[in-house]
Amino acid sequence: MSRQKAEGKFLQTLAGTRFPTPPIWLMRQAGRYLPEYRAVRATTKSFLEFCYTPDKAIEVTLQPIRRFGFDAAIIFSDILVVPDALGQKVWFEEGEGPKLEALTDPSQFGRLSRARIADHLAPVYEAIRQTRAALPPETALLGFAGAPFTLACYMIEGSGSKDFAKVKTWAYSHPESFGLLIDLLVEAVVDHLAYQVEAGVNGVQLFDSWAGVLPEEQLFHWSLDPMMRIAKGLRERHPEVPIIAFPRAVGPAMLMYRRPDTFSALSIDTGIGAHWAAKELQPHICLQGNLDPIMLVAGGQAMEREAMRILDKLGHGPFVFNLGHGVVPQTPPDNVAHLVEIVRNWKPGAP
Ligand code: 1CP
Repeated sequence: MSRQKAEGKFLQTLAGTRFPTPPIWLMRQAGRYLPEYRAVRATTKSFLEFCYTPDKAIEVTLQPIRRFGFDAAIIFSDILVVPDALGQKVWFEEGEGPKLEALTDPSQFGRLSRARIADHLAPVYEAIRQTRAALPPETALLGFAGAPFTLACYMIEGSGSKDFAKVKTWAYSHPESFGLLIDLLVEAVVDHLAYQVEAGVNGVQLFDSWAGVLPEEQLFHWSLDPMMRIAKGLRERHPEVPIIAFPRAVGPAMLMYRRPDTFSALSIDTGIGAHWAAKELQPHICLQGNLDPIMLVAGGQAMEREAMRILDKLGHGPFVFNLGHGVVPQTPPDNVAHLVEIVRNWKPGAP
């Protein structure tokens, strides 16, 4: 299976080429803020069934590309398809988000099996195959997975959480058994990402959305090291694949993730200062980010000023314009169109 050459602005930026203006895509660019997404979503009750219906996943992946002409599409799926494929019970409650039959004891790990991933997630890989064929060649297609710590958060809490006390208590009190779960997730995520690459994605993003709940001295062990093991495992199977790491809300500990031999780019959240990032991170590695998703809700001059500030700080180095976290449902689609215009019309001044 031959992967596409690094075509288009997004992939060439990750490969080191500079353009007058940066490429742009947005985390959660497919979703409830788009009326055309809500219309397709309304045809399937269960969110997982929606993710596993290729025609629907393809359609909602393409919607934001048609509307805004982003430089990258991200396949419509969810990070929780991995625990579902491993054999944990996962469901989504309307207006409440994900629910899982929580793991409470290491004796339950034996019920989780990587052997089911290829079959169970075959609809995701089929959606990737057809989406890649439907996209313009210059638009990159991204695959993704949750990083092991973030997946473990949901698998042990059984849902989202305010303080992640259960997962942290387990990691702190029983690091050996917590490590077994992380090891299993490293292998499962390598498989899932490799299958996505084989189906046609041009790059992948690893979401460690909850890394920031860990104290700094635990971050290496439970967030960064598993992500590095995934990058190594994936590159053994697909040496050229670009990997973007998104360890959210880790603050200046972002310096630990500044590893250009391992990650092709670092996605920075809204809490990271653009000036600091330009000085400490960008000379070493391509950055992606980091407009506050709520600025995209506010729109107008406030959004314009903030987008220009980010562009003026980071637009001179290797950079992909994005948000600091996902698009929220109350975002007016017109503000997204306006943001794309701002980024595409930016004129780099002196750095
Ligand atoms: O339609 C709906 O009502 C469901 C809302 C929704 C959507 C649109 C969920 C449930 N997942 C998704 C899609 C999704 N999830 C994508 C698709 C592609 C795109 O970006 O356009 C991606 C990349 C994700 C990844 C994801 N899911 C993350 C990591 C990124 C992040 O936001 O930090 C996480 C943490 C999840 C879990 C999840 N799935 C859905 C919700 C509401 C949540 C978050 C719950 C929580 O806050 O704990």
